[in-house]
Amino acid sequence: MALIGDKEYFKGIGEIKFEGKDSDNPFAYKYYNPDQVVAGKTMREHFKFAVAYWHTFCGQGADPFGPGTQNFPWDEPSDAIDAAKAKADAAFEFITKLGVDYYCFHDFDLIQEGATFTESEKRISAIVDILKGKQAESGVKLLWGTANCFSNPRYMNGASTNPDFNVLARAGGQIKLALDATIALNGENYVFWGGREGYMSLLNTDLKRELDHMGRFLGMARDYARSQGFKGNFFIEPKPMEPMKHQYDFDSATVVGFLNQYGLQDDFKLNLEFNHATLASHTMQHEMEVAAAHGMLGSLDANRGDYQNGWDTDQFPNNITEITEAMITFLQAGGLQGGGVNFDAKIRRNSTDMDDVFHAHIGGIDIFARGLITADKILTSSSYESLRKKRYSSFDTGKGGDFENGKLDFKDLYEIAKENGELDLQSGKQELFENIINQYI
Ligand code: XLS
Ligand code: NI
Ligand code: NI
Repeated sequence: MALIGDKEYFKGIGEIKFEGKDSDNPFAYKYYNPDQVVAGKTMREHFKFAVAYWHTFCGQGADPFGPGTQNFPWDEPSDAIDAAKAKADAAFEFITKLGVDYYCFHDFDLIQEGATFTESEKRISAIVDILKGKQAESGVKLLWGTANCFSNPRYMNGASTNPDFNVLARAGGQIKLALDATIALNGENYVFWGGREGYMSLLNTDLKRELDHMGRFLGMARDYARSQGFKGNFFIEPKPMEPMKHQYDFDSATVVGFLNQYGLQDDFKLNLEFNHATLASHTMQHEMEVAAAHGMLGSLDANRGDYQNGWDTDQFPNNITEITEAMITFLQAGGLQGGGVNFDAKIRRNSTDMDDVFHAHIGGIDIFARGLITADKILTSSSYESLRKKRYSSFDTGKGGDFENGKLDFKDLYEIAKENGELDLQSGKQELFENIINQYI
């Protein structure tokens, strides 16, 4: 195992390889075989798995009731640039051992924010130089970059939706630097998650004005990035709540409407997250179907929520039914538009061994592989698609066909209704559909 940095952080763990489902080796893939072709593409190409810098190399397990429990050796250096370099060494060691091709970051995951804007700008440019070298050495690529415009207290009332123009301008300055960093690192996409873009109370909020500001701001960011040669996609990541009581990017349907309203629909797509779907009282498959219906299924943040509470717990995915259903939509949509599958997930606070983060990612990667293989079998070998198609067969020919082709007017419907009289009931056959999913899992 060739090491990318000077020091080995994840000792005793080598490259994770595919060994198949009968292997008892916890450090091997049981289903993810990167070069195996499923539905015309290798699994590697389908998924473009990415490791999230913030959870895996920054989050130490702190929660509202106590501090972090995971002490990372790469946090030891006191100088910001030395610490960022050590973290990058650990990150690239982890990503290459895991055998995935991509990573994702927020600006200040990479390096601690400086005391001033100018100092932060210097720090970002220093870490970008380091990461350029790491990417070149390892072949690991940047799936997307983003800016953290939600943690710093200055953003407590929002970033682009802040009622104070100077905060909006500060967010613009910060996002310009994050876009520059993403472009310099050949990032394939850029994400906007509006962590504080919403309200805590409508009483002190001019909702219409805030939405107009956000629409204009995103258009300006796009125009800037395009002027710098950025060819990738912009993604909005919907989430209904947490931290705000209400977030403007509530769910897929809301964001699609917003993008169309503000003329952003040609450059922006959606980055959908499982746990955010749960918080919006949707399934992930629903969120993906809505995005796909508008040609906006961009990228996925893989994780899972807790079905017994209402928090963004960001657990690693392990629900095979949920993933299989999502993969059916994934395959039917022809995959993702420019994005990949990013593990926006964290190990539990009481998972404190250095190898726990390997088990977490191995499990997450394997459940996607298994879900994809299962979904492909459902679509190619079962009666699933023909049953679903049959429900709509009355639109294939005759008057139904005329309706779809715009050949009927409303009075024609009246004539047809009168002629038909009472109708036979057509069963939805939901239980049969559910059984097919279960049979193939
Ligand atoms: C938080 C979001 C965040 C985005 C990136 O809930 O999921 O992690 O993915 O800012
Ligand atoms: Ni996310
Ligand atoms: Ni989230």
